[in-house]
Amino acid sequence: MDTNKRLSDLKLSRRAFLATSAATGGGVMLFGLTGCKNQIDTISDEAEKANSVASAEVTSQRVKGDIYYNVCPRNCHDTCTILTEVVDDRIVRIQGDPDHPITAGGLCVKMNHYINWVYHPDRVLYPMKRIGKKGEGKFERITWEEAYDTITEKFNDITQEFGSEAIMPYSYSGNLGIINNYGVPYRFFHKIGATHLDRAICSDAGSMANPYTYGHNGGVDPESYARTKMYVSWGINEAATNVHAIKFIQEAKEKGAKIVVVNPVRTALANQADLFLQVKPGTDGALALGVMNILIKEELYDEEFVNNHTIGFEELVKEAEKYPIEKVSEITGLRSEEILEFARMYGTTKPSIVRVGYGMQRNTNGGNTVRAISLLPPLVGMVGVDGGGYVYINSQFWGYDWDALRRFDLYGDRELRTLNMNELGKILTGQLDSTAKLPIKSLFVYNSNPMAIAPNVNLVRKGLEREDLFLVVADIFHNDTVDYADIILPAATFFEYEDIHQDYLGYYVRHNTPAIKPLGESKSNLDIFHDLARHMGFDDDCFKETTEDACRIAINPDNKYLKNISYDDLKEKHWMRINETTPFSDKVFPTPSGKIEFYSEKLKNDGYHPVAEYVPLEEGEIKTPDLFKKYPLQLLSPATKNLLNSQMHNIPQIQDILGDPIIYINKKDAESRNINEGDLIEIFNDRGKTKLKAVITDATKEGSVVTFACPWPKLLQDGTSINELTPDRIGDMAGVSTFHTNLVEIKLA
Ligand SMILES: Nc1nc2c(c(=O)[nH]1)N[C@H]1C(S)=C(S)[C@@H](COP(=O)(O)OP(=O)(O)OC[C@H]3O[C@@H](n4cnc5c(=O)[nH]c(N)nc54)[C@H](O)[C@@H]3O)O[C@H]1N2
Ligand SMILES: Nc1nc2c(c(=O)[nH]1)N[C@H]1C(S)=C(S)[C@@H](COP(=O)(O)OP(=O)(O)OC[C@H]3O[C@@H](n4cnc5c(=O)[nH]c(N)nc54)[C@H](O)[C@@H]3O)O[C@H]1N2
Ligand code: SF4
Ligand SMILES: [Mo]
Repeated sequence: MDTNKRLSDLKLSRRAFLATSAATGGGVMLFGLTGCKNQIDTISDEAEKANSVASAEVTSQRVKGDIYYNVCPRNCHDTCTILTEVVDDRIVRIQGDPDHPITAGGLCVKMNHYINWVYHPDRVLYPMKRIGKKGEGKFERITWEEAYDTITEKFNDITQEFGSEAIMPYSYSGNLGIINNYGVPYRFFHKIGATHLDRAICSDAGSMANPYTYGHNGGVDPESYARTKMYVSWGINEAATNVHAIKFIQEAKEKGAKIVVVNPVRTALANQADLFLQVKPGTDGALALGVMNILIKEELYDEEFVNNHTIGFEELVKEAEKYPIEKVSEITGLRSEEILEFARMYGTTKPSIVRVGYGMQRNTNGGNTVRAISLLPPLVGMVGVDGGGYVYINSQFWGYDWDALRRFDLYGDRELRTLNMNELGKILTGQLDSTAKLPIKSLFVYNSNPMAIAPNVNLVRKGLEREDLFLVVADIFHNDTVDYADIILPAATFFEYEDIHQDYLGYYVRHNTPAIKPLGESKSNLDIFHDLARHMGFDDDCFKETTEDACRIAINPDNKYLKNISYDDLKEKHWMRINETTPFSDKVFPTPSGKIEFYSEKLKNDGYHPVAEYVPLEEGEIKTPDLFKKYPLQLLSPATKNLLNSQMHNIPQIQDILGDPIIYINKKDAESRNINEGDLIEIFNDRGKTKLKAVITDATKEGSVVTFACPWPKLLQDGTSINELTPDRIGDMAGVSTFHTNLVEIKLA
């Protein structure tokens, strides 16, 4: 707490102002899509609406309260530090920390509504048990004692009859606190010997691909974008998913940097780009290889860097030759001239940054695609230089002390199976060999909302309807998943408990201070799991730890990136930068050869092409021509700036901004189906169907349709969302999800 600061006294710097306008989206269009007639709503209109609501909430409060430092724990690149003003244990105002270089004073459109979220009338505030049918959403209040007794008894019975692996956790990123997400809950499931969950829904293919090239995933920090001369946005929608990076990109642009966007969808950044490559989805691997071919043929590569710091150049030359420009043009749907322009610009403009997003790798060829793109920066010598380089994810080259937090030792010698969260429907309906033999009898969901976010949710629903499945859900709200619970546990919000955080884009660690007491009988995940563990009779010391104990354990001073960072310092300073400036500036690469590997023996041994290759999508024109005839459109369902995965959809102001779910259809695809702007259309494939309102545009590539991810099904007109149609097929690396390898057809509803 810092009582010297008053939010109303804070002045916004120019950068803070830019951040706020970027965060609230000044001037860019809904969903980052432009160029369509009948625009839905401009973000500037929305921002005005959103901000007027937010300020109306607070300006009526003339009292000056105490300031606490919170950290927005959503699964978001930005990890904003929030200044929270509290009067009489009630939050009256929030604002982004103006002193933090990335947050720079502004929150995003969504999270300006955090006060409405915390004090939402529908929060789950007490433990409850089901009294209606599964999915009906009828519950009655019980005590924590009864909730813990019921869970303990059920878990003991299931373990006795089926073994402990009949119990499985299901969690992802509702809250990214180091203690309350990645840490303490794992201990509990390790102790009982539950089935391990492979949490591969998000970014894992890319995370696996990059280390083959560089040795680890360390990429450049967001502040360095401002110092680049060329920024390549490859399969990412910064204006929606990473609003606080926009100001750095704008700063670079003001200083003359070139902006290139590679995306099947014209994002807000594409609108400002010098070059927009509207690539056919799933073909980026061919583009990367084709660009490398041009760089090599035209001798635009950095010979000195290649000679000194890489291995496998000869093999790369041979592979790249297989991608002449005409062939790449045909695969990617791009004109040869634009491919050539991109290659020449990239070969001659330095320093340059290639930024790779996560959406693109949620494809059956996602890992191979990221691997191909990762080879571009070393070819032009853009590794370890200021303002130049590559970035995918920045939370994996260093970390907190996961072993101490997660306590793998607690399951001892037991060999426990691992199941992939992307296959939840198959898991619950016994469609995997493993679950046919040993079914999951209890699922414990926390930090996730599978009924909104999981692929093939049609099948997930069938699983959750099972009368013999004991479902426990710890959540803040009565979402669609909670409706199927046998026991609901009330989760507190991050304003109500302590945690520490790690940015996954920026180079910061942060401390989240409890600003108010937990509402009702809600508890942090730490308290939920530690209390339950003790209730079950586990007397291991770790279950007696307080949050502070766990935070102290997590910050391991032996980690070179955490040098000079202690818990006490972090608590006092609220956020601190890790000990890193420019990754790989020492030209030391932790690969098997110690160099950047254009050719990787390890890739080969793991069953992949040792250099890189373009592999057509498993569901698409080339691999499944018959299915393609039936369902000729590829559906993309990436993030929207107005929701954070499924979160905030239940906030009325957000619903106003979001409106009805829409689908963006290319003009030609609409014409051939007699679909007009505003028509209600049905979108369908063999997995399921839902209804959406048509927006006709040229901002999507012909042959692909686009909608947004993760609304709450029950808040939509017929109780279904787009995940009815998405596949639960597993991608090429690390078991990743394949939301975008998805063929569909549309017709008037
Ligand atoms: N506002 C908001 N912010 C978020 C989230 C949110 O839901 N809302 N989600 C958070 C999470 S969990 C994550 S993982 C990140 C994701 O952040 P991003 O990586 O930005 O992820 P997506 O929005 O899924 O996809 C990014 C872009 O990939 C493009 N794309 C899809 N297929 C292809 C392809 O084949 N090739 C190319 N080149 N591009 C393709 C899409 O059109 C989209 O613009 O965002 C985080 N931030
Ligand atoms: N179609 C489609 N589907 C997608 C995606 C896509 O691009 N397209 N993206 C996928 C990706 S990348 C991701 S990461 C996943 C995200 O999937 P999730 O991580 O499940 O998404 P969220 O909606 O952020 O969070 C889920 C729940 O966590 C709860 N929660 C928040 N804080 C706490 C807490 O402190 N304790 C407890 N117990 N609960 C809490 C929230 O109330 C919310 O109900 O979605 C995936 N789904
Ligand atoms: S969702 Fe992202 S941009 Fe919005 S407040 Fe949270 S961390 Fe910041
Ligand atoms: Mo994600």
